[in-house]
Amino acid sequence: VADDGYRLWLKYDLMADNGLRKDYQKATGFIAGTGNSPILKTAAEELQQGLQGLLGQRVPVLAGAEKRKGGVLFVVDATANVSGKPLAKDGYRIAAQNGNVVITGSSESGVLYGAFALLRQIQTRQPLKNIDLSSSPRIQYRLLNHWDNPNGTVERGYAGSSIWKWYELPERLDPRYQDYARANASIGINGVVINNVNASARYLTPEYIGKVAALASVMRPYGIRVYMSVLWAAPKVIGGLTTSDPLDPKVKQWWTARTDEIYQAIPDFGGFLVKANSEGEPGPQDYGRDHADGANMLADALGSHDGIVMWRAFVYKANSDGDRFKEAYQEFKPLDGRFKPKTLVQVKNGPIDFQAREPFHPLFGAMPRTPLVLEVQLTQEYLGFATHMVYLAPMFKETLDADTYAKGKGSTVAKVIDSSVDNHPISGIAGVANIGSDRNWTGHPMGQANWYAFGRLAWDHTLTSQSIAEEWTRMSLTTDASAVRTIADVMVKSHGIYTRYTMPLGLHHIMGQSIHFGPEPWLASSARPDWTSVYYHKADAVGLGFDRTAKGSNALGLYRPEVQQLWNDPKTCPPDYLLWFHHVPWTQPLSTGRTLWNELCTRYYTGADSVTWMQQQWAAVKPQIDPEIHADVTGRLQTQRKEALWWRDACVLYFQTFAKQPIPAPFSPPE
Ligand code: GCW
Repeated sequence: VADDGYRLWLKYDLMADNGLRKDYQKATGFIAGTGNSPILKTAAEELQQGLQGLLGQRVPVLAGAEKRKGGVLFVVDATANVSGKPLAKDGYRIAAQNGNVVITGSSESGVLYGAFALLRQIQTRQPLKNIDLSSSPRIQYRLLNHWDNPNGTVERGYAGSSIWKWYELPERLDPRYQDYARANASIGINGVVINNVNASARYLTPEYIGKVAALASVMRPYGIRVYMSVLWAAPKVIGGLTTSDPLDPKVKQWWTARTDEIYQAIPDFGGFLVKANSEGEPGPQDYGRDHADGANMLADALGSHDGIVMWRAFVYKANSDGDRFKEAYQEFKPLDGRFKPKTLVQVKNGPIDFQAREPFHPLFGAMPRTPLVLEVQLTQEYLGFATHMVYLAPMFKETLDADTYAKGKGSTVAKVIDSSVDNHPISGIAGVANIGSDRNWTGHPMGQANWYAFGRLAWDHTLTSQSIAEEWTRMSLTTDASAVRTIADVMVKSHGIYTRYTMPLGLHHIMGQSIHFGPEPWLASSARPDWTSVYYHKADAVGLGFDRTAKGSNALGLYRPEVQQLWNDPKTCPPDYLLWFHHVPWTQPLSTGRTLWNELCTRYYTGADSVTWMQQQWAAVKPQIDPEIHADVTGRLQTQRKEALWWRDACVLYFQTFAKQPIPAPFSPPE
């Protein structure tokens, strides 16, 4: 049967009948220890299903192990520790003990994560003999954010329509909901915001609360809580009030009543995500209040319920003539210390908007009294939709590993958001989902790796892009060692290649307007006044790039001195960030030995040529890959090559009208 990609990385195909399979069979003869816990029962069912597929073995679930050997035991122990160090919340240990494989979780969810980890060991063919491994999540709230609308569309979604079928809920539960929950739980995701941050008020009506409650009932046994994005103006839109002022007692009362109503229906409801006073959305500023007033009012509405408020910092004014880079910082930094407990501020990885490469957002490290959620985008709004193969883990890692120097060297973004820098009791990370109703979930089969990598990094940001790529490939595509190496290599290089043929050297925001697809660098003076400064390449007769040093917008001044030092001098600024911060003369020699113009052309040309290399590598692994998936990716790579040439030619020819220089050898101008 051809593989349609539906099973994602949870592919449990029967492995070859060899010594290793026999070892696995012997070690997993039964499962015991579930008790009556729904989450532990899920863990047992998942193990049963996986072992049945991989080993062809029907594994019974026993009430107790008695004195039996050769099975898997579940233990929940909140005080469990490994070599004297306690397991963090939801952590697990898998250890060979007295002839059994014991999965100890510090919570029920911990056991579930351990069960999936055990399956992963088998899927990637690791020995179980003397197994002893443990792992704990470094970040507490690991969420997917859906930008799904009530009418079934997905904002910036390229994989079909929403998987939520609102018109069928709550009566009918599409089996896909459960498969979605399994996939998330298998990589440690423990929460989903089910709707778009450009929110409809409808979700707060009794009708929709009932529908969301039905979804929550599917997620719950997988240790996943549901959250909602809320429309700030809801009290006016559906509540019959004349205001949505957060300090108005009637408004407070309204939110408190809605929140109680939600918790009645969904006792483990996770909380609210808010986009306010951003891109035309309503917010507390409409009433002369600020973001903290808004967030704190919602935190009060949550009261003693176990929920949180995530307040987004993605804000900029439609008509500002300043540098959008600085706006979120300017609005939020002064509010540090004003946010109540249970409130987190959610910050995109970079200061502009999910561009192919951004310097880390200057708010990281700048709000020590506020827990910050890192928001990354899995859906490829600016990264080639669902036709370009771009593995995003290296991009996420670049942000996570960036040093803010907030508390001296080593204060990386990762350590800011996992709260180790400032010791907050809560921590979070969010990925804007890339999935939809397409049979294979993500449109591009390789897009699945981005969902997977997000979950793995949310769990443990110290994992490497390379190891995650290999793991995903082995679980999803092939266990052939040489093919795994080839594919992982292409994946790891793919983001660098994409940036070279689209926005090299720190160019950004030069894509097609509104749809955000393809090149449109000539859009320098668009209908949107804020974008005259934001088709941010600033090309002129002298050179290219946005001067954000003290001579320019001084956005660079928002970072710590150590960071400023790294980026402040165009001679030493890493080429990948150069045009983010400097207006560089076309004739200026760069650290690479080429002039800016020649380097720019070199990157566009070699970037586009590297897509041909990707095609060749992919062709070479054909025998090891399911034919349907192989053909699908082959076709998309052809599109990618075509569009890489489009980007290259459009940008090189456009910038040439300023640089007024020939395209350097050995590259030749487009026909
Ligand atoms: O990236 C931009 C998108 C908008 C999105 C916005 C945001 C949900 O173009 O579609 O709206 O960011 O993150 O709020």
